[in-house]
Order: sequence, then C-alpha cells, then structure tokens
Amino acid sequence: MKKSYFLLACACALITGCKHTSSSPEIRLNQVGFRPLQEKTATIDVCTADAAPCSVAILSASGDTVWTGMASATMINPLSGKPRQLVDFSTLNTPGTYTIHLTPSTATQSLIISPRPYRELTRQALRAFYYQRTAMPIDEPYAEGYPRPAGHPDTLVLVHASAATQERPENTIIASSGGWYDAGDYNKYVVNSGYTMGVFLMAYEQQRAYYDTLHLNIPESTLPVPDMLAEAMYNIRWMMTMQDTDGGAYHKLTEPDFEGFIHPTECQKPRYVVLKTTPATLDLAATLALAARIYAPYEHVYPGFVAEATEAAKRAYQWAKANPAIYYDQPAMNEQFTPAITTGAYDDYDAQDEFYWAATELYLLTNDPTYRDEALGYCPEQFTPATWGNVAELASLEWMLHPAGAEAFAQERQTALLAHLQPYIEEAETTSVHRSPYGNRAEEFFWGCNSEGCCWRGIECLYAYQLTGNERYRINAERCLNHVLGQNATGYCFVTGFGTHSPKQPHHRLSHIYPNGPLPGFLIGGPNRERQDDGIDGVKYPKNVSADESYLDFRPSYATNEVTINWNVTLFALTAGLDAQQ
Ligand code: G3I
Ligand code: 9MR
Repeated sequence: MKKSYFLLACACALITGCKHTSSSPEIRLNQVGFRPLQEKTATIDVCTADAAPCSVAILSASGDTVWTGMASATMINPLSGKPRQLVDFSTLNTPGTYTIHLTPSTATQSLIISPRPYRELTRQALRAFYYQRTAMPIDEPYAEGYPRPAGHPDTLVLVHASAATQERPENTIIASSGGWYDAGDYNKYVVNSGYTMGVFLMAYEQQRAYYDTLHLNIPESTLPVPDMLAEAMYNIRWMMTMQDTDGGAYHKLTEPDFEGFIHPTECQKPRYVVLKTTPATLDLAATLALAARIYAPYEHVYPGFVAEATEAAKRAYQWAKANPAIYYDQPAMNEQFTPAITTGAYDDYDAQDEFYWAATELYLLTNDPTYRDEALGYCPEQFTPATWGNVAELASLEWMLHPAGAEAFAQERQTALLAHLQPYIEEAETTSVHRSPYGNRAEEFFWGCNSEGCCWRGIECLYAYQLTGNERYRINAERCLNHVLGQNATGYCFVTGFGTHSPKQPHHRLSHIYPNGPLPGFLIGGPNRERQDDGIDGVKYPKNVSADESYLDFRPSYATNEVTINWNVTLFALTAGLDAQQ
C-alpha cells in the first residue's frame, strides 16, 4: 500500500510530464507549519472528473507514504463559486517535512509539522518594527542581511499652518525624531501609531514570560529590558515629541505628498507636523498611560519615563476634554492652509471610542474612579472589532482582563465578545471551504483585512480562550492563522519571506532598496474587494475577480499589497499568543 501511492504519484508525473512542485496552488494550507497535536487541514481543488472526493497521500522526505485518506465531499466557495474539497490529516502528528500528493492530480504541496512552528515567524514579525525605524542606521549584526543608512532624521520639522499657535507659529522648526515609518510610505501618523502601541503593549501584558525571553537581536538587546519593550520605546519616545506645549497631539508628521519609491536618504521634501486632533491626542493619552503601567518595572532602564508619560497622558486627556471634536478632514484643511497635504489621512470623525480607551488606561494607571466613571460612560453600544479608527474594543478587553471596580460591566463586555465570535466559529465548523472563522463573506475582504479582519479575529479568539479556558477558541485562533499563512483562496502565505508561495513585490519603499528583498516578516494587507488602486500606476485586476481573490503581488498595488505597523502588530500578537501556549 505504502509504495503504491508513491509509484502512482510518480507515474502521474511521468505521464503528464508535470514537474512535482512543492507549491501547487491547487493545495492550500498553512505553509509555515503545524504543531504536532494541532488540527491539520488543507483546501484542495477538485481533481476528479465527477467531483467525487480526491485521494490524498502524504509522503515523508524519504518518499515513504505516511498517511493516506480521502478528501471531503465537494463544497462550493460562495464568493467565487469554485468547487473545493477539504482534507483533514490531523492524525499525522510526527514532526517532519512532507509532501502532499493528490490523485489523480499531479499537484503536490510541502507540509511541515514542527513543535514550535510560529517562533521564528513571531521573531521576524517583531523585527519588522526594527527595520521600520527612522532616524538611525540599520547596521549589522542587527540588520541580518538588510543594512541601510539612517533615513529621515526629522530634526528640522516645520509646524504646518494648520497646527500654528502663538507659541509655535507657522514654520516653527521642531525636532520630532525617531519612531517607525508607518507602512510602505515614509510618514509617521499618531492615530495609527497609538492603535499599534495599544495592541503591542497589551500583547506583552498577556504573555510577559514569553516575550521576556524573546531575543530580537536589536541594538538594545544588551539592556536589562525585554527586547520587545526596547523596540516599542523607540516609537513611544517619538510619539511624545508629537505633543504640543498645550497638551494636544499633532495628527501626523509628513511630507506634503508621498515620496516616490526612492531610498530614504534621497528624500528632499520638507516635512511638517499638521493639525492637532482629538483622536490623535486621545490615542497618545491612552498609549502613554498604558506604557507608564507596562514600563513601571524598568525605571532603572528608563529613569523618569513613568512620571513623564503619566503627566503627558493626563495633559493630553485634558486637552481632548477641552477640544472634544477636532477631526482630521484633509480636503477641508487644504482649502484653508498651504502647502496642501495629500498623504494618508487616518481620518476618524468620532472620538467616543478614543475617549473610552484613554479614560480606561488612565483609570488602570491611576486607580482614580473619576476616569473609570467617565470610561464606562463613553463605552459605545455597538460591539466593533478594534481598528485604528475604532479602539473601543481595546478598552473593553482591558476591562475584561482588569475587572476590578467594574465587574458587572466587564462581564457584559465579555458576553458581547463571545456573542460576536459565535457565528464566525460556526461557519468555520460547518460551511467554510477553508475551515476558517474568517474569509467566508465578501465584505470581509477590504484594505488591510489580513490584519484588521483575520489576525484580529484570531486575537479575539485568543482573548476568549484566556477568559473562558474553552479550547474551541484557541482552535479557531489557529484557524485564522492557517488562513493568513496559506489556507485561503489565493494560496498565498501573506507574510514576506515565509512559506513556499509568498509576496515578492510588496508596496514597501524600504523593501525596494534591497536586491535580495523584500524585507522579511511583514504581513501584507491582502485581498480587497474595493480595489481602490485599480487603474493607477498599472494596477489591473482580472475581470470579475471574486472578493477573496482581489489581490495582486504587484508593487504599485497599495490597496492589497502594502505593509504597515498596525498590521504587523496583529500578526505577532496572534503567532506569539499561540506559540506561548506550547
Ligand atoms: O472597515 C470597513 C469594512 O467594514 C467594510 O466592509 C469595508 C468595505 O467597504 O471597508 C472597510 O473600511 C476600509 C478601512 O480601510 C478598513 O480599515 C475603508 O474602505 C478603506 O478606505 C480604509 O483604507 C485605509 C487606507 O489607508 C485609505 O484611507 C486603510 O485602513 C489604512 O490602513 C490605509 O493607511 C495607509 C496610510 O494612510 C498611509 N500609510 C500606508 C497605510 C496603509 O496603506
Ligand atoms: O505609497 C502610498 C501608500 O503608502 C498609501 O497607502 C497609498 C494610499 O494613500 O498611496 C500610496 O502612494 C501612491 C499615491 O496614492 C498615488 N500615486 C502613487 C503613490 C505611490 O504608489
């Protein structure tokens, strides 16, 4: 029996002349690896004429057939109408590298089973932030093959007319150095940075022991502080420079319009801090209050930081209370002020969620019941997954994990979280052709959905697992990761440098520097049914492409193929949360 499948597979190859590849798009699965006792499934194209279940054989590296079985009955992907079958090979649990073979197809796909498949992925997803650093050179041995000179010192930043005050009139020069580039572009945005720091530091708080031992090989690795916190501090320090003397925070630091795909050292455009806004200021308040709590044990490494961050957070919150509805409306701003600014907006016209998060973090830092009472009053009715534009869930998760002083409220928030997850988990267990709680609905494919949709749903499942101990949530967190790492309609492993079929041309100016690029460990935005970049710079989607296949591994496609700090934070929060369970 063992040999026959292998001979049959080889015979197919000889007859059809097909070269066995290790990455056939017909077999879609987590390309990074499975834990030995994890549920293991793959989604396959139907390879039988009558749509009967395909035969599947799994061969070891030495060519022995170690598993055989039949795929499921044919299912139809509701988004594309394409027939698919599921293969469940969970009973194969011996660590090793394998090849999956379909019969009568000649498709093959690599398969890895490993005790810690997500550890290197977590490390690289965190190192991606180091590669995004502005204002300092990325040197060996920390560059690990991707060195570059410093870009954007941001020591001579102009105050834009929209941000002018009596104390800092238009074109005042300030220093606002450090921090991470936001994404594929060279700008720095407080709103997105604040959301990113929230997920970043909350992830640390959930898995301190795990992150405390995670070595990232960054310049600060010699300090007596976890590498992850040292990396975060590089961006937190920059965020603090974005606070004006009155407590308000500038919305972003930017050139007037996006730079070309040029090396950061070639950039010549002036850079500005623009309009102070309520969401940015509250995101700063929340970030600094949370940071003051997380870094309290490291006063000896960052003397005075906790007190400085606490004071800045309080001043930011007060500024927002006095200016509760100043939003970033870039077109309106450009009608009033010059130079016109045309870079990313991160526009958000409702600050209730940011008030909720900032007041929550200030309560957890100070234990002052005034902040608690205000926070509970700001909690929105509607349960909405956290994104850069709606951070309410970050606050709700904080109450679920720190219920003291609001036990009933925290319980109600937890009930809302579990109710939110229920229909998606049921889809994974019944109708999903990818055995995934994400990606079964057309509206789930939008700009950045790999993160704001899939990884974040996985993180929600991890929090639900932590809160309830119900294994069903951890299984579904892992299914979300399987989806991002290859068990999806495109067959891409959406992390640069990982898997057998991953993006090679991300919309990422820094990656474009390296002939051996792209930079590894970056999560790609993913399929986006809105296709906002269609027709721009040569971006062209196939006619009638389905929502879950609206993806182009093409550098100009910023709407599907960019990378960002807020997407990478959800990647490592998910992979680390799963790896830490080992
Ligand atoms: O959330 C809704 C979803 O519920 C709905 O089903 C879907 C389809 O209509 O839309 C979703 O909203 C989308 C939102 O991203 C999700 O966060 C909006 O359509 C979409 O316009 C929005 O795009 C943002 C994009 O800038 C354009 O504003 C991305 O979130 C945001 O990540 C991206 O940020 C850019 C920065 O401006 C500049 N730096 C690069 C960065 C990444 O591309
Ligand atoms: O590179 C920019 C990317 O970071 C943004 O997400 C995107 C949408 O705002 O815009 C990109 O810049 C493009 C601009 O929008 C249109 N001209 C080409 C620019 C580079 O692709």
